[in-house]
Formats: sequence, structure tokens, C-alpha cells
Amino acid sequence: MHSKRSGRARLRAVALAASTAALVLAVGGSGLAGAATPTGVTQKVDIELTKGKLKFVGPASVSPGDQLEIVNDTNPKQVGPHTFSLVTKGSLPKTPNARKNCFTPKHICLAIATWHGFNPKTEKITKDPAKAGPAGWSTAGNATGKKGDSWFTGEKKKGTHVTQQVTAEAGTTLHFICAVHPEMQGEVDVVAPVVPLPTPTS
Ligand SMILES: [Cu+2]
Repeated sequence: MHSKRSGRARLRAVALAASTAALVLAVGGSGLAGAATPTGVTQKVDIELTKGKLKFVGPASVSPGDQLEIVNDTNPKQVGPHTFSLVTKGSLPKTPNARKNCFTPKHICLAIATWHGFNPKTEKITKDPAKAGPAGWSTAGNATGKKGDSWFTGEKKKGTHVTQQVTAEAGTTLHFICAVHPEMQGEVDVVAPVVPLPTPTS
């Protein structure tokens, strides 16, 4: 009795170790730079002007391997251009005063401009999208030297868009801001994709 039970316990331990190893392998695989397994899902964040307010309108969650498209539904000739910029939560300006000073040295809006190769003399950018870390939407930047992933909509026409794969890890939250209108802020949770279970045959 005693030996039978410990044998079963040992088997269970081995099975557990095996499934843990598989889990580690799976996580390691999706953690490779820009190598998330495609889910076949496309998610969208719209930049909208609603009741006089500019905002990001998007899903509550996305998964690694989803395509994430950003679309500018506003007219840059009316409201100016935008950026969709991944930033750390701590670098989001929270007060009106912080938002007013956002485009000054050591603040996130000016930092975002530098990620895009902004030249203050010509007021032109040279990199779009600005890429940081692994390929795809992966990396949040800050105001003190860490670059993040970012897209600039351009200033000429409505409807411009960009699509990149979500390569941030499941369990994280992506915070984003517009460097032109720092009151435009948003977030999306990155969650593990739902894998459909095989249909039982009996
Ligand atoms: Cu904006």
C-alpha cells in the first residue's frame, strides 16, 4: 500500500515536471525576438475625435501574435497629427501641468519625438515607425533614455494606419500616449491567446 502510493506520487511528480518543462519551452519560444506565434487575429485601435475629445478607442486586451493596427480617423489639418507611443506607466503625465510641460527636456513627449529622429530645426522626423526592442509592439520607453515602439500618423491626411504584430509578453499591460496631445492616453492588457481545445470524438 505504502509503496504503491509513493509510486503513484512519483509518477505524478514526473508528469508535473514534464508539463512544467513543456510550459517553460512554450514561454521561451514566444519570448524570442519578434517570434510570437501568429494567432490570425487582427485588433484595431482607432484615433477618434468624439464630442470634441481626442481619444484612442481600442480593445481591452490583445494577445502575443495578434496583429495590432492603429488607424487615424481624424483629420490632421483640423486637430494636428498624433503618435501612438508605448511608454512605461510611470512616464505618463497625470496632471494638467505635467501635460503642459510634456514637450520639454526629460519629459515623455519630447523623448518620443527623439525616438522618431525629430529635428527641431526642420521640425521633421526621420524614423517612422520608431522601433525598439524585439520586432513588433513590444517595448515601452521612458523620458530618461529608454526608447519605445511608436508610430507617427503624419500631418497630411486622414486614414493613415500602421500594423505590427504584438510581441509583448502575456501578463503585461501596454500603456500608450500621443506625444502631440498628451491627454490622449490608453492601455491594453496583453493576455495569452485562447487555444481552442480539440473536439472530443466520443
Ligand atoms: Cu494626438
